[in-house]
Amino acid sequence: GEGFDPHAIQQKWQARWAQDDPFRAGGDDDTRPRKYVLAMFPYPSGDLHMGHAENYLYSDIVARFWRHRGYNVLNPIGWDSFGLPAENAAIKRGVEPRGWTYDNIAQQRSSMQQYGVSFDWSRVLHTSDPEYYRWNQWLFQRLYEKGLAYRKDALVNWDPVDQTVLANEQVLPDGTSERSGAVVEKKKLTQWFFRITEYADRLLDDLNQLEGFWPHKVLQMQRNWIGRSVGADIDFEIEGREDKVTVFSTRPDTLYGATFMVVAPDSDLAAELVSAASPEARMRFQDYLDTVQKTSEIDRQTADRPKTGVFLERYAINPVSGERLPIWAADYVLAGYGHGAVMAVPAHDQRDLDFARAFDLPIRVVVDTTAPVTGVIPVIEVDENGEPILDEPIESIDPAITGKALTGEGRLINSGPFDGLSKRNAIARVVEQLQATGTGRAAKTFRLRDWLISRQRFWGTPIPMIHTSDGRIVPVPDEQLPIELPPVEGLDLKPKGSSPLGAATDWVTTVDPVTGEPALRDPDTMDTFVDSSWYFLRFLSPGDATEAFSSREANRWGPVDFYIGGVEHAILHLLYARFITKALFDMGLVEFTEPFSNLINQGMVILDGAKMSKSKGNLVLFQDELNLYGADALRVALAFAGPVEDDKDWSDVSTTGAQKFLARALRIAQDVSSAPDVVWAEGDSALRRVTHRLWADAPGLIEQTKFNVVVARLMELVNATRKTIDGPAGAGDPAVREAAEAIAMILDLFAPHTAEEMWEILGYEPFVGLVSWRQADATLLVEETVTAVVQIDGKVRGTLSVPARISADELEALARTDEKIVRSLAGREIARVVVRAPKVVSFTTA
Ligand code: ANZ
Repeated sequence: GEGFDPHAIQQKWQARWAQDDPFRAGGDDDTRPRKYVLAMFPYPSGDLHMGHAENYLYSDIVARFWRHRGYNVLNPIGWDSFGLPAENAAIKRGVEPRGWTYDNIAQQRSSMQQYGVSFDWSRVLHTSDPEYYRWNQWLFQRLYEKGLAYRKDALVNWDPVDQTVLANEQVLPDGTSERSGAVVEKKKLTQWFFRITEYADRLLDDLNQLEGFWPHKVLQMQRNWIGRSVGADIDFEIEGREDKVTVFSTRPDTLYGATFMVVAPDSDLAAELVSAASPEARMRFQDYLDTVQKTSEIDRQTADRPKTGVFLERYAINPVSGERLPIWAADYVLAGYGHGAVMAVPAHDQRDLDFARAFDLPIRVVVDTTAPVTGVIPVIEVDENGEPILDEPIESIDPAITGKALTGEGRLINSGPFDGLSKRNAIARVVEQLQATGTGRAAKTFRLRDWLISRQRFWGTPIPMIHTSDGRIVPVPDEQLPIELPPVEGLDLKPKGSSPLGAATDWVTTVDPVTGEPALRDPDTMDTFVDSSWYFLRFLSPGDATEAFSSREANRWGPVDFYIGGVEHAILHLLYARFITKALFDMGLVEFTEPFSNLINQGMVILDGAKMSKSKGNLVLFQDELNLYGADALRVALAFAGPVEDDKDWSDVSTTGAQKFLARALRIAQDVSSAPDVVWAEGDSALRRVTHRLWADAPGLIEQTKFNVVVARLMELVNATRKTIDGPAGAGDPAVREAAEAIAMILDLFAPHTAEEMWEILGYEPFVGLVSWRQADATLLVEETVTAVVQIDGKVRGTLSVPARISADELEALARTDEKIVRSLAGREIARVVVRAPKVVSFTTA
């Protein structure tokens, strides 16, 4: 039949794939080189949407491509199935988190299967299965042994709606919860942390290796998130206090310019310092603290906010000058950064200057920014005549008058023995002196905080620790893992600030594994980002009941060669996965230090320029599109819609256009009237050239993820083939068969069902998805040539064989340097040249 029934073709080939399992990764005996292709696994919070359609299409294109190129490809899938949405759905609808989750997984899995993705279905994992999460518990124990998991009291981000703590990464820039949208509050709780800060330097430095392989934007976001600052820790003596106070400064060179000290009002230090002050000062401080605690961290960091603060009636001593500095509390200093205290240098720091001007504190310039510094060439602006543009005469650069801190290069003044040094030299010298006198040292500070992993929620991995009756905290022995979640019946999942697991009496009561005395389980569960921090390793030996992953398999397959997902994971997930990989490397369990060699962020699918969302009611549902057009048309339309990284507007995506293209492609296979053994070399050379140019270009284009270009080139080849079929050569021309076979083999990346159907019609055994791609025939890549005639004074003096697409300039240059023409001209002067590319060059001599 000539008709194109995408659904029939789809069902036919999906049944064959299900039966023969052709996309299962090769095992031990497979000698082909390996490629590990991975799309970020989905969260089963409902049906799949268009973002998923893109993600799993792109990874499938790459997986299929590498198979055609002779690789043993691993392309696994699983579900990130713990987390709050399941729990919130459970609370809202009175259903079980487990049932809700696994129903969604079944639905998503069915959609993916209908989409024709070449996953290795034998490796499916769900992070909410005890077979998986027991290894989260195992990982926790390994980190605990290394001192990388620890408990501490901490001011945590508290989501008052979900009633749970949030990682810094889950607080949006506007200070609201990524999950509930509530304004995040601060609360003091004892929590479990992973010591990611111990890896801060490596996490930052190793980003350089990924330059060119990860989107630059993602690398930059990670760099900013880690936020390394280099400078010094400086110890200040405090009058009437035994211990010194340490401040972190990136500008130790400005130490002589410090005129006061500022501490974070919400720090323990501030409370302690003010406790020795007058009752009035204590009251002013308490009032101030109350307001500060209602201010978000984001607001506190806003530069141009009016400065507020209170004097604590205490004094610090400058370790180099001996000067007495008043100590203030002000909210622009944050408790959680550096040491929560700063030496304020108003002349050279804008925030300190604003504060000094507001409270009338002294301002002392210690870097003369008008003094030239060797090696630093001042940039002088010039006007259109090259004359220097002189600044308007200015009255003063004194920060006390201008209100502008002097932050530029210069030479030190008012700084005792350091006078005359450049900023850079002064930093080194001051640090040397601090070190020599034991009052300071070179130091680094990071914006990155330790990873808070405790969650007071039910649907997650129980933290495998035991609280003994005598107050010790001990790990659950490995052989007792997994600690499975108790049944949900009888538990109130409503958020209340403590874990619902605490109420599961039978579950929570246990014994001290060492003494056998009664003890309690830790009732908290882990952040689900723990689950996704190592899942790519579990795919390599799924179902293994003896270890989290096989190091041997990890070192054979890892790191992931191609990882694709949304840019929303640029920080959280990727940073955690990088950290855990490095920790596992240090434990000798993997031989690589970065988990993902190449990363791609796909753009979003939008509708009429707007993000799709349930609340806006502008969702295009994946399953609806599949039902309407079939998998192949949806895949081709998405692949053709634009570059991978770009956002794609669904209103520009033509599924009907894609459907017509697929029907045309299939008809070509149906029209081929020569046998598989025809001699291609006898075919139409124009068509053969189109085919071979595609064979030559397709691999590079796919490697550069220019999928839309490959689809366009396939369309071009389909059109060229149809032209030959309709021309004098007809459907029996060997070049038509050669082209049709190429179309089937390359179309497999985008429309695998149609491609398999074509392949079968062309007389081959399945599966086209497994055949090796052909090499381009180099002789067919040579461009078409024509003969150009060269005339001198109207007479033909020579001919040139040139590419048909040669430009006039190139043709003239060739003619001028041709040996025969040079001899014919014999030194005569050329008065005029007329070029008509590619046919004629005509010289007229003087
Ligand atoms: C004196 C100084 C003089 C500073 C100067 C800067 C310029 P980054 O680069 O962001 O790391 N600082 C230190 N701890 C702070 C805290 N907890 N809250 C607010 N500010 C804090 O900034 C480091 C600088 O920020 C440090 O260097 C300190 O001010 C301030 F001309 O020390 B500086």
